[in-house]
Amino acid sequence: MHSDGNFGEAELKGLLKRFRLQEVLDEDTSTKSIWLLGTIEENEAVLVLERLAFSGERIEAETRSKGPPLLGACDLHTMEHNDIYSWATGMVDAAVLRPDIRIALTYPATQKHIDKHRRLERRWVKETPELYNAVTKPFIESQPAERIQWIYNILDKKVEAERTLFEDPDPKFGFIILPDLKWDTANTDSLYLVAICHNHRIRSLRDLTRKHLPLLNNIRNKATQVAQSYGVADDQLRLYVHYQPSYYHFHVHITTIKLDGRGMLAGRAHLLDTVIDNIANIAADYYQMATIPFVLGSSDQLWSSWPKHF
Ligand code: M7G
Repeated sequence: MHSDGNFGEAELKGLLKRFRLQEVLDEDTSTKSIWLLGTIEENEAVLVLERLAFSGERIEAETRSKGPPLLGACDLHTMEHNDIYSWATGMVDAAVLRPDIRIALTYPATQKHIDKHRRLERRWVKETPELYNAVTKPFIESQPAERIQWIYNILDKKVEAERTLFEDPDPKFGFIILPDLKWDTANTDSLYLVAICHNHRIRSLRDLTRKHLPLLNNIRNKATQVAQSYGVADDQLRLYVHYQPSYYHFHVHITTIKLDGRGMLAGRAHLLDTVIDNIANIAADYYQMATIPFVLGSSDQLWSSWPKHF
């Protein structure tokens, strides 16, 4: 609609003034964002408001040009004090921190845009061994092979062959380590590798037993060596397995501890060291016996198979 290149500040301001709120689609306190559904005249519109991060550079520049005090003109609303600690909410002199918000408007918005931003229903479930066998296992077995075709392509060296960083070709206990799709391979501060096992029969954490310890220990050791070649030391690495994963073919995530994100959330990420310890020192069939809690979202395919009384 606005691809003519003439859409400017006045047009955007005009649309924002006419935006009539219908529904809060979602909120995220960690990214300090809110997704709003509204109308502008007869069409629907999605408005995203996001608080911007502070800029050290900007604060330094303001301080250099105007001199201290940094927050001299701020207006405090609530104020608490305890010993050497004070905290408050308030409005800061806009000149120091401006601009402080990012606005994204999709107008006119289609149903697809609206659904994409609508808050998902999420629930904790506790997957007992019985639930795994009755619900999750049949679900995994019903997954079409095409879902993990990209994995077979990597293992068969049909794609990304030149990106292989390490391979142990043993069909039972071997694996390939390569950069994850999410890593640009340039910045080691965001190092993200993935180890994919050759054995097609290990679909998830639930299939691991004591006989897989050589595989798990080998992945641990080789991941450390590969990461070291990028200058990332053993004690700066996070090795973990997702349960539930998106792809049911066993693989291990290898990242630097400088990376934070949703993939590392409690309830989904299981540290490889703990997995090894549970199998080696607690029980050979630990992952067949354990009740594993995780969060199911209404957009997850497993959601519709899960018993509704959970
Ligand atoms: P997961 O735990 O199954 O699910 O991890 P997640 O994607 O929800 O974390 C699969 C991992 O494989 C993710 O880290 C993906 O970024 C990565 N990945 C996915 N694909 C399709 C590819 C690919 O084609 N190549 C590479 N190198 N990595 C991929």
